[in-house]
Amino acid sequence: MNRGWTDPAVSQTDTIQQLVAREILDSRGRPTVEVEVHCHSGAWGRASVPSGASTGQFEAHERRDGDPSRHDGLGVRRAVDAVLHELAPVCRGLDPSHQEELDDRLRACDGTPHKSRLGANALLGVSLAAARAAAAAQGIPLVQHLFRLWRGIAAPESAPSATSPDSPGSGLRFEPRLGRQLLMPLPMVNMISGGLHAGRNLDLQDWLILPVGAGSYHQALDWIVLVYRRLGTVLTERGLEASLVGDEGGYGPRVADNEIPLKLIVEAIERAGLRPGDDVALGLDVASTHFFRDGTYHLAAGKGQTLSSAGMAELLESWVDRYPLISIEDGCADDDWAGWRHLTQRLATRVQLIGDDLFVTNPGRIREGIQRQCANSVLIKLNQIGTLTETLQALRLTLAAGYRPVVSARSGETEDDLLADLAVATGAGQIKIGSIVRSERLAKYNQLLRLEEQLGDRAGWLGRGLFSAPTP
Ligand code: 2PG
Ligand code: MG
Repeated sequence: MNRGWTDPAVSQTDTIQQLVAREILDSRGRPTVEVEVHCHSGAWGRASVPSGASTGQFEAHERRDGDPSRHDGLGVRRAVDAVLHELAPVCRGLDPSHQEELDDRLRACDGTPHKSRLGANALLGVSLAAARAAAAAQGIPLVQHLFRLWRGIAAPESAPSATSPDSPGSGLRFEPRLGRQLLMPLPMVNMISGGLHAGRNLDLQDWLILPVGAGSYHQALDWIVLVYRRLGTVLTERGLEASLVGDEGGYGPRVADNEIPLKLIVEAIERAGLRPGDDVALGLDVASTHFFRDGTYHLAAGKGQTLSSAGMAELLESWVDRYPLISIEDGCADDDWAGWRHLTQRLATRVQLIGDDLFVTNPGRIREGIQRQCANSVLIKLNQIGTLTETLQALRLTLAAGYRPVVSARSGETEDDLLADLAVATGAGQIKIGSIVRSERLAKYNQLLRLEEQLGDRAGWLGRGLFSAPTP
């Protein structure tokens, strides 16, 4: 790759001639949409669409056939038809590099707030394949094209400022380089899975590690693999199941309560010869919406616990006190705004509090959360909102408020690796792909290795800088 990146003039590059779409299978063996965008010049791009298991109620709609005679109703032939018969006509003749215009047309064609008529899976397949086709038409790497699109996304007119003293993120220093340059993302990696991703043995969904002390992306990856292997040994020695893995490749051990995985992972970090906290810190995706009923959090593991929102915050704080835990996702449920506010007041100066089900990558909900001073970080998932442009807008809004974005895959993935280019191009700083095994995950980790090599000094690495000590 040309390190100097000659930026071809943004002019008419090519026009879309034809769309191809098909039903393929994702990493859980469930149908998903794949789209090809073909241009008149012969340039083309292909993309496939991920799918969640712990989907938030406010996400864009994923269209499934509902025909019980095929894939238990999970087929996506109707979404494929929507691409071929409704979206293709509105895309034809359009320059694929005009992403905003293309995505506007896709949304207008669907015509519903949550993309429920044609399906966000249909729209996203087209949106992402068009980005790939545009890169091909210009003869530039995808990461370069995405970087250009990212720079073209305007900052929102009003958002609480990053430096505002009452910003919930103000206790954790906001890294000013986020979103401003190409960055290799710090991976947040699943080690142990529970919840909807691993047979509900445990209540929480992900116990993760963040290799904050690594000096580069490739060193971070080396450490992650080592900790994962050592964790396998720790589990085997304790007679815990170390061969079954969850949907994202994390171990799914049968342990007695939700705290034990924290201890096991700390031990694995030490066995890897690394320092818990300094080299490798811990993260959680509590995914608490899935055990929140009637205003109460129902934890089933161990002796079982029924907690109020305040009780939930207390439990999480006790873990922050005792473990090198620096990131907590969905510590409260997606409609528990009061709980979120309390959790934020209590912990936002100490840890990253990520909203996933809470925000669903939706600029409207992110704005509401910022105004209500909930969380200090936003999980960014393409298929929660359904087009590339809206995803980039959600990212802009996140950064403009001084919140940190974490670009994320879904539990159902394909071998598509666009997410890696997206994370680097937007300078999001962090990425969450799942665990370090299974090729739908490795497709992205390995693409990041290539990007690191190809981009060299052009792509920065923040590592621990993302989580520096609270400012006094
Ligand atoms: C999450 C994601 C990815 P899912 O909750 O953060 O781990 O899971 O894709 O099932 O929503
Ligand atoms: Mg989540």
